[in-house]
Amino acid sequence: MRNCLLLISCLLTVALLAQPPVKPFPPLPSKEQLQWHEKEFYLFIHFGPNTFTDKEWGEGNENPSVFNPTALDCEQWARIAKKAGAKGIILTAKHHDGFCLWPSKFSKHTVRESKWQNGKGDVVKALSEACKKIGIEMGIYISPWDRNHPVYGTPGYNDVYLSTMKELLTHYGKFFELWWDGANGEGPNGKKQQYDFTRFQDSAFKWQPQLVIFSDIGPSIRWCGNENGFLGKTNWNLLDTAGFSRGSGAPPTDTLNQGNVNGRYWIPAEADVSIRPGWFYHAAEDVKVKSPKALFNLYLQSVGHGGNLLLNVPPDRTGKINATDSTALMGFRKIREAAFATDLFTQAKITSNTHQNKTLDKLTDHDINTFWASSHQQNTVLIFELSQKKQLNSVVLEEMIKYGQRVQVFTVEVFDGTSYHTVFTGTTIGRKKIVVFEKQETDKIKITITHAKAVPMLRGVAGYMITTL
Ligand code: FUL
Repeated sequence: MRNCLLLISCLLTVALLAQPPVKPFPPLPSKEQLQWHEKEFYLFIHFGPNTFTDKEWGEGNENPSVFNPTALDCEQWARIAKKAGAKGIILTAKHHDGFCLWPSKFSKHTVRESKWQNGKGDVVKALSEACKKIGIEMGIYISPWDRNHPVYGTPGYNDVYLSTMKELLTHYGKFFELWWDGANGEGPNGKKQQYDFTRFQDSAFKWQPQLVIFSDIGPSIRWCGNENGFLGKTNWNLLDTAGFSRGSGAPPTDTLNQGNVNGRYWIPAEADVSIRPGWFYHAAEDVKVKSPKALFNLYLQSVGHGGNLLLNVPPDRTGKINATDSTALMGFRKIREAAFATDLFTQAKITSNTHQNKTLDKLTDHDINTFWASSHQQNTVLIFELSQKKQLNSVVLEEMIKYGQRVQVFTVEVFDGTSYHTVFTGTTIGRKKIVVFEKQETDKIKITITHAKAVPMLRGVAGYMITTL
């Protein structure tokens, strides 16, 4: 028994010594935000009357009978999402035209009034069941702007919105994300609405505490300031929201794109972009579907800049994702897999200029729970020595963001036989930074974190030769 206790205490001491000291550097992400950061990429589905009228913004006075998909198949959406490597699907349960993809008791403009499945269908239900079956998560977009609802523009609409939100958040299982866009135009009465976002937000968290809520200013996730799918090369997960609101009162788009270096709250950016020019399906745009390469480029500029990618893939009038789009998605997955299949640093000999040399192997173990912490706040040098010369054009860096975002400036240098030369100078890292540079042939790569807000804590460093760029 005594030997046993001795062994346990020895093991504990070894484990403690193996981990560098952990001092969080706030603001910090919540548990839900951390889970969100691991998702990286998920699909957006814009679907509704606009799909059938060829519009982007329905007026709200469309006849509900226009909504009539001939072969709606939410399982096909979920299967394609999963195969593409997306971690979930966010559905436009209600877009600006006010049409509800579920039979809401609080509207007369819903699937119930359509011809689809003789008014007995429910797209939200079908998708939530499909996502559960296939094993991906689901999120929901409920447009606050409503061009159909008769009470829009009056205080009563806030109660209606809350009731519709309650229906969605209490009948279809758990959602991972609630999505609010910033558009606020006039309703059918020609009036704009004063939204009671505080009440919406508090209620949503009460019904589904595990949610992350997206909007221009969070509270959980922020808009990235453009709809082209790219985040700033400098991208802080931090944002100051005091004095700002959603929509026209949002922070400047470059602030949303880059965050605030000393921002008060952890509100990371999500890049929303469509695989086609429009958000809804238009047959004329079949020829304009983004290529796998273009999608990979978006991935580099969103996930590779430390945020998440929300990629819109709108189903066509049959109610299925069009073959053109799914082919592009599969090509995109193949490029990603090939690009990051072989980490050239896994067997590298790693050295640093710090006192923390014992746990350097944590940098290359691809374990999301382990990390390496420097003992220097400024000028941390890491050298990765390969057993032989290799060609590479990319380095992937990850911070242990659970303890805060720290790195401000870093450089990547390669050894050419005589000296090191710089191939990349970057700013923030955050959850993930995919650095791409001209192809190099080398056996030594030096990474220097020249400036940091606190001692750098890295969970991973990897090196790749990406052939499809
Ligand atoms: C915007 C909307 O106005 C667009 O129609 C689309 O839904 C996009 C994702 O958000 O605010």
